[in-house]
This record gives sequence, structure tokens and C-alpha cells, in this order.
Amino acid sequence: MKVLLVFLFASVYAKHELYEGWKSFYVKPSTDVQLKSLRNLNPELDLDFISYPTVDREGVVVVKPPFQDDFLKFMAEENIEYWVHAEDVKAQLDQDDQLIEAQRKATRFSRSERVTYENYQPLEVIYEYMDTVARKYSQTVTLVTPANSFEGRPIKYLKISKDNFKSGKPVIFLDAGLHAREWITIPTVTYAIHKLVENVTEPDLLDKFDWILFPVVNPDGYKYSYDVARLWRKTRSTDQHSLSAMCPGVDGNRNYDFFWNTVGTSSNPCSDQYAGGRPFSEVETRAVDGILKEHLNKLAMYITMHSFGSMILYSWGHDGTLSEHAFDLHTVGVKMADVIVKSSLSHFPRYIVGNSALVLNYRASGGSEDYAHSIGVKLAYTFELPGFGRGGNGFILNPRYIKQVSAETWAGVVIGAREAGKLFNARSTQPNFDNTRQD
Ligand code: 0X9
Ligand code: ZN
Repeated sequence: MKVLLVFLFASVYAKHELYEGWKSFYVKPSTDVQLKSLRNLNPELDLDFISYPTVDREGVVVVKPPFQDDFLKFMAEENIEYWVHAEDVKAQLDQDDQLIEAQRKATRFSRSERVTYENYQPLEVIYEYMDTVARKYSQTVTLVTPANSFEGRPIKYLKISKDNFKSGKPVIFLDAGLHAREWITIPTVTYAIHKLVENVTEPDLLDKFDWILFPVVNPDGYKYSYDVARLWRKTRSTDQHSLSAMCPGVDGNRNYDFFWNTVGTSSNPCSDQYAGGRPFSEVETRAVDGILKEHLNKLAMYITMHSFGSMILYSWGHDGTLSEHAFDLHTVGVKMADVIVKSSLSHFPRYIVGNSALVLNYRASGGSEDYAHSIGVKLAYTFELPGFGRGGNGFILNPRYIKQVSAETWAGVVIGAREAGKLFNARSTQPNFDNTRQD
């Protein structure tokens, strides 16, 4: 028994060896020029932005050992403000684990629900929760498994509807967990499930809408991040590329068929922004595409959850131009942000709403909200959920804020859905309404 305990302890704390010697920094550019030069440094020094800085708002960047001297030299030369986030990334990840473990112990016996919002849940628990909800509320909830992931896990989402999507109500689609390490995104979607069927306080949402809730788009990646490499971002697939076996995985948010692999992407499988061998090379992104296409004529709003940044972002992300629906995108986005900020904590960063390329100051093609928008989903958003700052010093949002972020994000979704419903109904009464792609 003692040996087993020692082994378990060792395996938990040996887990982050990969990150030995890595460091992370808060970076806070104060001008557009500084921000741009920092962004341009990325490919050269293989920087990993865990959260993106904007002008006068700090982000967090992870720097690998061989590039640390050059990075610090650059920061000094460019006079960009920075300070240490984690002197030792491995030690910080170990501490994050301890935080999660302590929280798990403290809450183990305090709740009867399977999924609580006091901690990050393993994939198995999330899947079991989805199964249970589908069984228990079989009148309204349908579990769909459109395919298996690259590593053979079921890809699962829930359809929630009072009449099994028969009367053709407008559809709201939320997804999360495309980027494996963005753990906080997942509970925001399971919380939406909870609020639609288990703890209903806004009954109009199911009277007036049908819902698709897809909490873990990239189950292989999430499992890998949870069990092996915390900062994993991509899927876990391999392809024909000669480097692929050594460097598996595709950045799901560069893999959609929208100006695929043209900007802010890489053709190198070892990059975290690898776009894949072709558009929709990933079964996981194809699953999202299948949903978008199946419900296209009824899709009133699509939100894909990412982290971190406290931002609501919209098209076009590949070039920073505005779409013809920019006014509605911005207006509904601001209404959502407004209610989120009002439901939030005073020390959380305030939300920023805008075109993704302009807000983030980088262009990236092949993103899911751009793709959805390009095929006709008028209201398509990326949420970058809150994290860091005083929310915690680690790589996870402190688990004590999971409930808060889930609840405030839900408050935003509620308002967004109602606004989307109004726009959708007004639009579908117009004779020439067409919800399909116009190139
Ligand atoms: O770069 C991304 O994929 C997203 N940020 S994240 O930190 N979660 O990786 C932002 C995507 C913005 N949208 C598009 N570029 N289309
Ligand atoms: Zn992301």
C-alpha cells in the first residue's frame, strides 16, 4: 500500500517534467508598435501566448529554455513592460495540481451532483453527466455521437428541445474544449445544460429555442492535457506529413474551411498553430461542421468558448474587416458583455467586444466562428473567458472561480439568445431570406 501511495504521488508530481526550465511572463505592451513587434517575435522564438496581450492589458506568454535570453533581450530593447508569471512553469503546474487536489478533497462529500462547478472534471465524468442527463430528461434531451475522435473516443453532444427540433424553432449552438488546455470553457457549456433542464430559471429559453450543447469538441486533446501535458492545445491526430508522427495534433481553430492556412497558421505539424493537411482534416472539426450544416437555416447564434482574455470576438478574424452583419454582431455582443460584466466580480477584467483580428491584434484564418459566419450564421462569436490577473497565478483559472465564470457566462448567453431570437424572427419573415453562403 505504502509503495502504491509513493508511486501515485511520484506519478502525479512527475507529470510536468516536460516543462522543466520553462518560464512564463506577463507582457504588457503600451503601444500598437510594441504589440505588433511582440506578435512578430512569435515564430522566431516559438512563444506560446496562453492569453494575448492588448495595448495596456497584460497577456501571458510561455518561453522555452533555448529562447529565454533572446526574449529578455528583446523585451529590454523594445522597452516593453513585463514581469514574471511563473519562474518555473513545472513548479507552477505542480502547484495548480495541488490546488485542484485540495479543492477536490474539500468538496468531495459536499455535493450529490456528479458534475459540480467547484473543480475541473475529467472527461469521463463530463461524459457520464451527459449520459445521465440524456437518460433522466429523455423527453427533452437527446445524446448524439456523430463520430469517434482520432484516438477512438466518442465525440458527444446534446440536443435539447421540447419537441425534438420538430417545430423548427431558432437554434442556439454552444461549443467548448476545441483547444485542449482551455479547461474553463467546458463547465460553461455543462452549466448551460444544467440551466436548461435541471435548474430552470429562464423557461422561455426552451419554449422559444432549440439548443445544441457540445462541451468537449476535442476529447483526445482534453484528456491529454488533463493527464499528460497540461499546456496541450491541439488535437492528437497524425497525418502523412513527415514530422507528424513526432509532432501530433492540429490546431482545431485553424482547421475550418475559411481562408484555410493563409494567415496566422503554420504548415509545420510541430507548431501549435498547425492548420492540418487540409481543411477539416480533423474528425472533431468535421463534427462541428456537421451540426452547423444540419441546422444552418435555423441557427440563430453560435458561440465557441475559448480562454483566456475576457473578450467577445467576431468576424472577420483573417483580415480584420467587418462583415455586413457587424452592427448586429457588435450590438448583441455588447449586450452580452454588459450583462456578464454586471454579474461578474469587481476584480475580474472587464470584457472587450470587437472584431477578433483588431482586438487581439493578430490575424488568423480557419477559425470556427469565421467559418460559421461565412456559411450563413449571422451571430457567430468566440468568447475568450476570464482568467489570470487576480483570478490566479497559475495556468488554470483558480477552481474557486469556475462557478462564477459559468454563471456569468450563462447570464450573457441568456441575453444573447433572446436578442438572437428577435433578430432571427424579424429576418425570417422577410421574403428573400437566405441563410446560405454567399461568396
Ligand atoms: O487564436 C485562437 O484560435 C483564439 N484564441 S485562443 O487563445 N483561444 O487560442 C482566437 C480566435 C479568434 N478568431 C479567429 N481568428 N477567427
Ligand atoms: Zn482557444
